[in-house]
Amino acid sequence: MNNDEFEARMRALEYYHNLKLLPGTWTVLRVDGRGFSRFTEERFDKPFDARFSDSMVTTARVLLEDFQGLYAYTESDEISVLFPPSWTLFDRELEKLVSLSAATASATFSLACDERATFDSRVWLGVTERDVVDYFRWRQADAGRCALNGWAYWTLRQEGATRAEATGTLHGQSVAFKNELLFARGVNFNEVPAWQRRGVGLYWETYEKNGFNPVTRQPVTATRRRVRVDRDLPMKDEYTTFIRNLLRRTEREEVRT
Ligand SMILES: Nc1nc2c(ncn2[C@@H]2O[C@H](COP(=O)(O)OP(=O)(O)O)[C@@H](O)[C@H]2O)c(=O)[nH]1
Ligand SMILES: [Mg+2]
Repeated sequence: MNNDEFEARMRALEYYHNLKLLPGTWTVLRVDGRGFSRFTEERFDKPFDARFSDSMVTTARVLLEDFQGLYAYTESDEISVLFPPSWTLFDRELEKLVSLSAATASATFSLACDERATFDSRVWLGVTERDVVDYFRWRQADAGRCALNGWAYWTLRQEGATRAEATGTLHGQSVAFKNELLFARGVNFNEVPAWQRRGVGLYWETYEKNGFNPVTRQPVTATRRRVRVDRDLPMKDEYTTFIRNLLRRTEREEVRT
């Protein structure tokens, strides 16, 4: 067999290499910490730890910047990064995007919190703006559910309940039950910091930067972009409006370029 044939035969067995994101779709890459229930157990405050959240936000920022995303959303041990239909990074190759987003998240988070941690990654595709809104509503609802559960569980544990007792008390119980359980113990869940209940959003904002042109010796202002970290996101229908506005803004910017 000649070398070209051999090369072609081996390359053909890189079987999934040709898989690409469908053209013209909205894309979300979602990374999730591997085995973080155990990883966080000894190392971080429960149910929420500001240092843990800061490391997740740092990781979300790097993903947003490196992959040229439009919006990043983080809650618990996951980060979703949204990309517009026109996104062409790595020629939309699935293997590249999934592996590099997981690698970027793992490396960034590990450096940020000085511990070795790994993330997996997956792709979500949306056809319409409505799909995208539903996606982020879905993840935010998950944040709310997990926060209420986490608060109720760890409040019981701190009272002395065993793992089984706390799980048993909460099993199959309603949102109202968990709210009341907390309230009776001096925790008003509605007053728990918004970043814990609603997650944290990161998006681009423009600002005017004042500078000096050494050639003309004149002061100049330039429009720059920077990432804004929003720890006080709106929720429910207001969050829908917020996401829709982000999508419209992209559309307008794409028309201009
Ligand atoms: N202690 C602590 N744990 C957290 C925090 N945020 C997320 N976690 C943990 O991360 C886990 C994430 O859930 P999941 O991805 O389903 O679990 P995994 O499969 O073990 O990674 C939760 O069960 C929490 O235990 C935090 O701020 N503090
Ligand atoms: Mg996880």
